[in-house]
Amino acid sequence: MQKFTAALIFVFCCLLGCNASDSARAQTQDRDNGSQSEIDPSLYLATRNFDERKAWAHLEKQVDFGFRVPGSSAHRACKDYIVAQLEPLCDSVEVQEFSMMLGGEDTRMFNIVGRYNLDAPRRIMLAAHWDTRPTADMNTKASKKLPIQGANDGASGVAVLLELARVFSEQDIEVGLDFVFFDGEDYGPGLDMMFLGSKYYCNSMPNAEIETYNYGLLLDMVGDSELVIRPENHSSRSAEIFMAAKALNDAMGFKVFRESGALTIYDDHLSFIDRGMHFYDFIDFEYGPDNRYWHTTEDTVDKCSKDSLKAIGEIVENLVLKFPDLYAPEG
Ligand code: 1BN
Ligand code: ZN
Repeated sequence: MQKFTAALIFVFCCLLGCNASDSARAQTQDRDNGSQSEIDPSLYLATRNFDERKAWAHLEKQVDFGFRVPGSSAHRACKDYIVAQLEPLCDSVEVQEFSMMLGGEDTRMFNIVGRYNLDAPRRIMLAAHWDTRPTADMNTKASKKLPIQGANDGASGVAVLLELARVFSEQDIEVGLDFVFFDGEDYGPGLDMMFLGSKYYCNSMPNAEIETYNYGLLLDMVGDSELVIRPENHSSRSAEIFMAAKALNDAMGFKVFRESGALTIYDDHLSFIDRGMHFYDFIDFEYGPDNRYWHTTEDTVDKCSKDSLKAIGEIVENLVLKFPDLYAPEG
């Protein structure tokens, strides 16, 4: 039996009985260290330290800055916020600045990376984009020239990563973790002017750094109140990541990961896949009926939910803790 399959079955069995309805009791225990008498010890086999209320506050804060379009004051304020959140949590925080001509202006953009366990020989990258699209080009009624709030497309992935950064700062883990926040993912309007930050970041990585990663995970549009994550075809060489997440989803009582209806999505993971990394895009591309909130002025906080942040947050928390060695070199 493959090492991965055996590990998956083991984790699935351990987590059986640990479902979402149990989670309120488990969380209470985790958060306030109260009496242990009523707690089934098996609940601790899945950790539930991700606090969706903290993640939600990060989501709202970003939207409150305004449209995080490169070159804007909201964009600079949001960059400073992400850096300020990471600094007390991480072993290092770097801002990678680059500039491009956008709309006739020389525009500064910023990738941000917070790292844990700087000397760990094997690493995982957790990534999201933090910019928002300057134009609501999928609007049908309102103007297509308006910017979008990006509550889901932008703020949700960042919110989950920032809360995971807190969760992992309170644990001893062996694997190195890099939280990477890409700028310029959504500039557009066409694909040629998208994924600007991830392309720049990936181009700046030496081969030796690429080779330290067991895998990368991209979180995009993970705040939708009706969150559904399906297999993504560009990520299919790394299908074990999806299978592990689906097993955790089932064992923990969530209904977010579905095996049917694979999608093909161009996103920030592609540059890394092109360089041989294992990278999976966890993206919900069913945002509203017929995806009708995507790239519209309808991408607002009321379309997102704390419960969705909780589901994806807890699943990724356990993915990293239970499956840090997926795609690690043998031996
Ligand atoms: C994801 C969120 N993307 C943009 N905002 C990438 C994408 C581009 C997805 C084109 C589908 C089509
Ligand atoms: Zn977008």
